[in-house]
Amino acid sequence: MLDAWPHPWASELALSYGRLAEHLTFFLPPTGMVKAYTNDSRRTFLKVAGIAVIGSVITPAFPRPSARTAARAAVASNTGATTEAATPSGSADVSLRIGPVMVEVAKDRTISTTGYNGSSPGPLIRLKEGKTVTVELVNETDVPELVHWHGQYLPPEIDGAAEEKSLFVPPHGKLRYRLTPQPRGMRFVHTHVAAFSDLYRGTYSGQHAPVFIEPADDPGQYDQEVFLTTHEWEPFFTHEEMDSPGDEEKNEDEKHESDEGGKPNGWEVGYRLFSINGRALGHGEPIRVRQGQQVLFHILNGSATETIELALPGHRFRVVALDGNPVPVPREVDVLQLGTAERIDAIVEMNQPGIWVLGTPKDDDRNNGLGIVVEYAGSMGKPKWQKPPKSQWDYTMFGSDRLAAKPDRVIPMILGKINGGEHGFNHWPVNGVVYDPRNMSAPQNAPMKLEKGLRYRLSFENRSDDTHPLHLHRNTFELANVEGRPTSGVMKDVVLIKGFGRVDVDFTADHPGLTLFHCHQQIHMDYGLMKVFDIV
Ligand SMILES: [Cu+2]
Repeated sequence: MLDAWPHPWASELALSYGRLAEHLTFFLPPTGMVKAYTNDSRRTFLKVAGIAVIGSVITPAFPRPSARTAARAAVASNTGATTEAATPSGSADVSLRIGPVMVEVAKDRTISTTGYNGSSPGPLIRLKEGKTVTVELVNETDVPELVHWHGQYLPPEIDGAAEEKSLFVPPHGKLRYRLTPQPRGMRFVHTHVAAFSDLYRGTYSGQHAPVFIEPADDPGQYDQEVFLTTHEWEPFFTHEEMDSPGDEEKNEDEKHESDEGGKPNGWEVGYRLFSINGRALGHGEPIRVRQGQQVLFHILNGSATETIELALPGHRFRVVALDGNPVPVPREVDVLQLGTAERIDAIVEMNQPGIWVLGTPKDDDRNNGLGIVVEYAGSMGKPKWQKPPKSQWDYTMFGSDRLAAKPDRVIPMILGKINGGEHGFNHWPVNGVVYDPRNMSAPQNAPMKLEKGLRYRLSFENRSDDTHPLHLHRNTFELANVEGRPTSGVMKDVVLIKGFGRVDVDFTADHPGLTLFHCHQQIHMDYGLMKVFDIV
């Protein structure tokens, strides 16, 4: 059992459920509700108790037949609504308002983007494991939006991915449903629309917020809880290769090997400004600590594309959970690494009084904002940075030595790269197939059927030089092999595979319905690195 686990009472920075309410907009009972859907004869394990779509405007751009038929189809398929809750009205337990925000990332660097409830990141959403809540999504923008509950076991209708036929939130409309949060731990919520070449859309925008699902029991052994969400701003296209941690090990042959078809590499995304909790280093409030405290950090990489590293000079991180799930072997490290959408829970013993920079070891990125000040009570002076000891991030050090259970089936997943296609964008095929999100009914997009209850191994082989944060929706997988090192017990929903790397992950197909797999780098998923499973 984990010796330390998040507990709400200790939080100073986190919003309690009560304070969260102040940050949310509540709506009167909807008068324009389209229809309530009831079906009290079935109830799934997910206990989704009602779905209603309230769409005041549905523009021609809305990519579904209509919200009404979509909702009807959703409930008819498997959500098992109940009569008593089928017309949720009045105040929702969780209300997310998608709308324009101004984010003052640094002095004279205010970003105009789209966020949640007037900010970016949106407010922390705390939920209780297994306790069903009513969710209301309000879209104040002109475009259909998708709200994805990353890391949870929700039915496809409300998971928030077009490829799973989830419900959209119509432009200037609302979507209301009930969801039962699980599993416990650090999750998050973010937009799931495609961006393609539009760097104001999708995860390039400010639409993300941490979600914490509290376990029903389990007192934590820490004094303070701090939530940190990183993000990058002012994105631009470049042909310069954005180097990721670990790239320095690549040899020149590998660097050139992916220049497929003799074409040069296509667009990459770069950024000019970086933030933690929406503020560049030095611009926001410091994290205030006292000597001797055990501080539990919940860190979320809210980037659209970047792999980041974080260090706190003079301190070590005791990693207790990855992607919200307790690890078999908690260990201390000097430097944390997080691919896009990964989360780390780590405890730091505050035993080096002073004023420090918690930030990325990459000087350029830290100078452009990727850091936050940690201030001990009674300490004075300027924040100090020191280069951390050389450190190698390796998932398997948190895993058990025994082998993972043998899978019933192995699915080879070959990740390729086709350089410089349409408008200079690369494509990233899976097993030779480029998924086309613009035409979901295209034959090459047909879901692969998996049998409910079987244990599957996704055996990834990366034949490109790109790092991919690989994500499976609606499931938690177990790392079975990382770069030739067998392991078990490390449960995740995103795994970072290096250029030319190999990783095996296992999951049991317990959750019926459409299930999306994709790379969490926005540009990679938009340009092909997706595959849909259908668990039947
Ligand atoms: Cu990728």
